[in-house]
Amino acid sequence: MSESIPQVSIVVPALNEAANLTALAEQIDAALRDRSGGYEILIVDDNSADETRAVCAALGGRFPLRLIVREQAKDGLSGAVLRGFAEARGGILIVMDADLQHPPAKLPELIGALESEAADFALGSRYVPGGSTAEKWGVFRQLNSRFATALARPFAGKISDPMSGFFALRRETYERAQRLTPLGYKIALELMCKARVRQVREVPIHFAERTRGQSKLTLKQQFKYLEHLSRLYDFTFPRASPVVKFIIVLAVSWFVAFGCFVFLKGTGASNAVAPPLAYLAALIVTAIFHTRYVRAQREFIVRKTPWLDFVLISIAEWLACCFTALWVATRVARPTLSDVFVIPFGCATVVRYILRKELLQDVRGLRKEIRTDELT
Ligand SMILES: Nc1nc2c(ncn2[C@@H]2O[C@H](COP(=O)(O)OP(=O)(O)O)[C@@H](O)[C@H]2O)c(=O)[nH]1
Ligand SMILES: [Mg+2]
Repeated sequence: MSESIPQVSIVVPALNEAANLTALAEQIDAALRDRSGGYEILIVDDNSADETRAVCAALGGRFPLRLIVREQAKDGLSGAVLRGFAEARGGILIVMDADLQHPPAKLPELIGALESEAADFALGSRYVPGGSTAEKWGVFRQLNSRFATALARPFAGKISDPMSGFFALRRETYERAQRLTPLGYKIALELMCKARVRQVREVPIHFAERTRGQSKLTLKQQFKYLEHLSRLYDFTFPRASPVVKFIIVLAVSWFVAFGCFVFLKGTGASNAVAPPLAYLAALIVTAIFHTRYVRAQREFIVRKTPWLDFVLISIAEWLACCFTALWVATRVARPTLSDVFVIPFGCATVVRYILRKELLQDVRGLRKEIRTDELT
């Protein structure tokens, strides 16, 4: 193993992949050994329960391969990749899975795209001409993937496979990235967005079937993707993103509350009582979104007590709803159903908008200095 600095660092996140690592190292070596410049393989393991350590110790004697074990990491795949980058020495950084679903034979092409073309990011893609996948997905999984890709479009642009985990980038590009948050599986998307990558070259790959070990992709990870997207939107559109989120929460909460309102009217509730009761449902929906908001943005929220503020705002909204519902019920002659619902909900929403803007500032975005810092 040469002591000189390798040109290429291949970071491989691995969790219980001992059965795949030998073939992986052999195939990487076969693809790269004739290149000048040298390479290193960094296996980043999150305390696997299998023989990963023994296998890597043996492989370390045959190949320029190093094992990094994170004992108690909680930030999963993306965190493992960032840890690998922190220890990598090469000028070109590559990420690939350990399970041989990504073809090592394509490594020279990925590296070549960075070396010879203007590209600052090279992405192994299943969906460009020449690419393919061995995974047979049902209709639901396909729709899910299409939808996930569509949501990433605002920052991934026209890339056909932004969910890919097989990619290469120059060290300078990685170092340009601001505020990386290791969350979930989509580390390529995170890097492309936060490093504001412009030139992506997609290299067709065949995404092979996993023959050994098990997939770690869970439903929980898929939900994390939504939270990840929400952060990427905040980063890319610091002004518009909070406003759009406010509207989405409003729409969902009104929708649910309207269902409750219709139900309550069906049970004979009066015009003064049905709207305030239905508004409680709107508040519950909002609280669910608020939990995510506080979790994701706590460090950027100006106020130190976002939950107390939320409760105070909710009480104010609810009182506004109560009073206007009472007013409509007692003062408006022959109110229509929409008078009974829309007037109290509209007033409560105005209160919500003003107070959230003043107290939580989530309607006009994150703290100002963060916004300007992000815009530069
Ligand atoms: N270090 C580390 N690696 C992980 C973690 N989760 C998944 N991986 C690795 O990331 C790669 C892709 O995961 P995989 O389960 O194959 O995802 P799939 O191909 O989408 O089914 C594999 O090499 C996994 O071993 C994790 O929490 N920590
Ligand atoms: Mg896999």
